[in-house]
Amino acid sequence: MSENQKTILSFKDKSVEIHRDGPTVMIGERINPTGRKVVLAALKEGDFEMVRQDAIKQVEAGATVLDVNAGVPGADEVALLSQVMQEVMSVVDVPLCIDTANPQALEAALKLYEGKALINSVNGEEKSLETVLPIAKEYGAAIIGLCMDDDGIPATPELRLKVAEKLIERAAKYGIPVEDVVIDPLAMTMGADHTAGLTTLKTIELIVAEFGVNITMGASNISFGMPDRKYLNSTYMAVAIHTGLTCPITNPLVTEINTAVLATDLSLGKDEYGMRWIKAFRKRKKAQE
Ligand code: THG
Repeated sequence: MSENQKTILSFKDKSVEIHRDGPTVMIGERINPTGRKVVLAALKEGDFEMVRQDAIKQVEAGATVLDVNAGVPGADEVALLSQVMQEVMSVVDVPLCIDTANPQALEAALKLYEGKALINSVNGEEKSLETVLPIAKEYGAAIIGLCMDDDGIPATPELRLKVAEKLIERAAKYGIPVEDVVIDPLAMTMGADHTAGLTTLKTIELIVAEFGVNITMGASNISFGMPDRKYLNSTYMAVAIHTGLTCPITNPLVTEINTAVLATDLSLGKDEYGMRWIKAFRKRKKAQE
C-alpha cells in the first residue's frame, strides 16, 4: 500500500488541494466545444459569453477547478485556447485544467496562466511523453496521465497499471514528482461493453494501492449512448469515489451528480460536520425560491 499523494493546484493566490482524505474536487467539464455543440457554435461565432457564464455557473455549483478545451475544427487553437482562458480568468479565480493535444496551444496557455495549472493530458505514447513532460516541468504544472500508449487502450486493469507506472517513472525522470501526476484510468461507455465500468474501477483500485496518486476521469463517458444518463453517472460517481477517484471531470450543474458527490463525501467521512452537504442544500433551496 502506498500513501495517498496530495496534488496542489493554484491560480494567483488561491490554491486547491486534491487528496483522498479531503473533499472530492469537481473539475467542471462544460467549457468544451468538442463535447458540446452549443459551445462549438458560440466559439465559431467569436461569442465568449457562454464560456464566461459556464465558468461562473460551474464554480457556483461547486466546481473548484475548471477544464478548458478550445478544440474547434479549422480554428487556430493556439490563439483560441489563450482567448478562452483569458475569458474564464476574467470571471472566476479557480485553478484551470488545460485540455489540449496541441503542444503550441498548451505552451501559450501556460505562459499567460498565473499559478500551478493541471495539464490535460499526457499519455504513454513516446511522442506525447517527450513533448508534454518537458513543458510541464518548465512551467511547474501538474499533469493528467492517460492509461494508454502506442498500442492503444489496454483491455485489462493490469495492463493499464503498467502504463500508469511508465507515466509516473517518466515524469520522475523529468523532475516531476509523483504527487503532480494525476492518473486517468480511462472511462469507456458501458453501452458498448457492460464490463467497461468495472474495468475502470479495478484499474483505479490497482493504481491507488500501488502509487496512492490522485485519480481523475471523464466520469460521464461511462453512460454514452445509454438512456437516463444522470442516474448512471451519479451512481457510478459514488462507486468510483469510494474506489479512489479524487477529481472527476464532470458537470456540476446536474443535481443528481452534484448531490452524489456530496453525499459520497459525507458517507466516507470527507465532509466535516456535514457542513458542505448542508450548505449545498441551502443553496438549492434558495435557488428554488
Ligand atoms: N479524460 C480526460 N479529459 C477529458 C475526458 C476524459 N476531457 C474531455 C472529456 N473526456 C470530458 N469532458 C466532457 C465535456 C462535455 C461533455 C462530456 C465530457 C458533454 N457532453 C454532452 C453529453 O454528454 O451529452 C454532449 C452533448 C452536446 O453536444 O452538448 O457535455 O475522459 N482526462
